[in-house]
Amino acid sequence: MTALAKIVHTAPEIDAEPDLTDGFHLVIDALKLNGIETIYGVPGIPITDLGRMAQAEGLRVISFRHEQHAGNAAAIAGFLTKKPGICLTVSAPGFLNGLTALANATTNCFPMILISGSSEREIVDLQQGDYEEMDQLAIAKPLCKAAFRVLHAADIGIGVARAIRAACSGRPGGVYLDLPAKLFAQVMDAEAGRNSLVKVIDPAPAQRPAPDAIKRALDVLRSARRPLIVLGKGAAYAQADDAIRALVETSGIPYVPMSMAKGLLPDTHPLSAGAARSTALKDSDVVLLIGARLNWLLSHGKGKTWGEPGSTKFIQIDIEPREMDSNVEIVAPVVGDIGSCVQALLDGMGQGWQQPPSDWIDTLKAKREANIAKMAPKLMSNASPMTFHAALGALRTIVKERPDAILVNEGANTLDLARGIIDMYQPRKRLDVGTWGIMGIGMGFAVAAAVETGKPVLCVEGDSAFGFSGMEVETICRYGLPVCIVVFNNNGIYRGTDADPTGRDPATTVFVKDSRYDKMMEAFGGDGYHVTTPDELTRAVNAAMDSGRPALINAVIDPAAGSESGNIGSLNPQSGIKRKV
Ligand code: ADP
Ligand code: TPW
Ligand code: MG
Repeated sequence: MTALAKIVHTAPEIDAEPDLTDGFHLVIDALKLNGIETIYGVPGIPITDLGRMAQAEGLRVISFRHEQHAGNAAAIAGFLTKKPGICLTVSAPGFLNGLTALANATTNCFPMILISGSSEREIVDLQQGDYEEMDQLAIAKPLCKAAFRVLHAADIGIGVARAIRAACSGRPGGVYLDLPAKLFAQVMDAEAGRNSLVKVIDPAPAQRPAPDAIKRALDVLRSARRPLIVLGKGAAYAQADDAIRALVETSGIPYVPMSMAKGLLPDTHPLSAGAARSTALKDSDVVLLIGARLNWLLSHGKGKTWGEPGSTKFIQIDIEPREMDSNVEIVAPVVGDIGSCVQALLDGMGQGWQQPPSDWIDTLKAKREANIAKMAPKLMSNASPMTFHAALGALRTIVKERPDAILVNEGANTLDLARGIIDMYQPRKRLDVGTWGIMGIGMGFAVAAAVETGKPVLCVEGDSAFGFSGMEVETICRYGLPVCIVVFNNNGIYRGTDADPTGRDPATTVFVKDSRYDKMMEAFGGDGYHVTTPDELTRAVNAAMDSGRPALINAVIDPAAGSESGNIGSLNPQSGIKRKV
């Protein structure tokens, strides 16, 4: 019996049915008032009824098999929609399972709210051993952008509003909202409850750049002989697609997309220098960063990826002022939201803008064409077992023919090679391991991509990567989502050929040989396929995507084809002593 019903039943002396509400309903009403339509989570004490009631009240509640995947779903829902994705977990262990996703969302600047039930404050604080006792607020705090706890039903409206504003405004990120069990049952007058709710007005206010910052940036850009634009996932998140395209085309400056910014302009655009990335970064003299941090993914703006020290000037557009000078000097910081900043640059370019010298454009074009030509034969190989390149060559054609499908991608070789080989044509269609290179985002991202956009989803997964979230194929089947998973099965992590030198156990990087991941999908009523050639792969993916049904294609890849850590093998520390492993 719900708390509300109990009150109605046990209060016969009140003539008219009292118009009451409670913590459960206030949380749901607060979310609905703020346009939240979907909750991702795992039920249990004390939030089982919250999920049930939310569903009854018209919210979509997507139940997962593990909180990390629900959290990843919420995070990518935030990236795709600019509204915070909501993840709902039970206390202590469920909360901790969700926390990885919350931290990852914060690292990637995705707006997300982890709402977790928790045990009673009095008992937790005296450490008296409550059911699933844990000081969750204290643990969450260093791992997210903001953390709040609500103790009184009358404060739920404010608590939810603060969480939404914290997640979306400025640099987006993960927010933790702690709701102790007792809160849900608290009852209050319904009208007072309604009045306590807050609709967040303008959760991510425009932040217009200062005119002198724009002038400074344009002066630097004008002085460039070899300018380059780097588009990051912040640019994809900002949904300023038309302005960004206009900036590239009006300025005539070539651009390199970071992984999740691919497709913001089609990878086939004449100004895309994606296929000439190394040359573009190394030889550019002025780089305009738009929603991309100079972190490890851009070699911190220095070293051999870039030209001689001091030869590259950086202009940076970012909403977070403290991002400026984080790794190297930013000669023209432009602080503001990307839509406003890009528009201000465009306005400032005016009529008399001089496009970059043609020798720079021609150099990049030649490099790009040479790289594409070098790659082409590898993509056509019909060898069996398949190489990564041949399998990805097949998928590349499929994505070209289905540009509105969302591509989810994780693994090592499977990730790095897919990023380079598969062209993207539309914004926010490529979702991957992001700033941390985290494995396990696959099925969570796939579920949310399908639920939030209604578009077909193609997951390209290393066999190891898939294993981190593989149980969620049941979730995909349960909700009947149009998700086609291709597992690049090379029998292991990076390769399937390692052996334990002592001969006792399997090597640390290998899995059961010739596993049939397709059977996992069949176990839950989805379609399984087993393929060994690019032609079979093409046929299977097309059949699966045409059907719109959940499908898993076990794609046999040469176990010897991969390289250690894909293309970031150099980050592996090398032992200082010479002993053969
Ligand atoms: P990538 O990994 O693609 O290089 P990063 O995650 O490193 O991208 O960088 C994204 C950047 O975008 C962050 O520094 C973040 O502050 C910024 N950002 C996110 N949204 C906006 C926005 N609307 N306006 C301006 N900057 C934004
Ligand atoms: C949460 C370390 C990086 S890549 C990878 C692991 C385990 C799997 C690579 O094998 P896969 O790809 O997926 O089969 P392929 O094509 O090269 O064979 N734990 C977490 N995140 C990371 N990044 C790791 C471990 C890792
Ligand atoms: Mg593998």
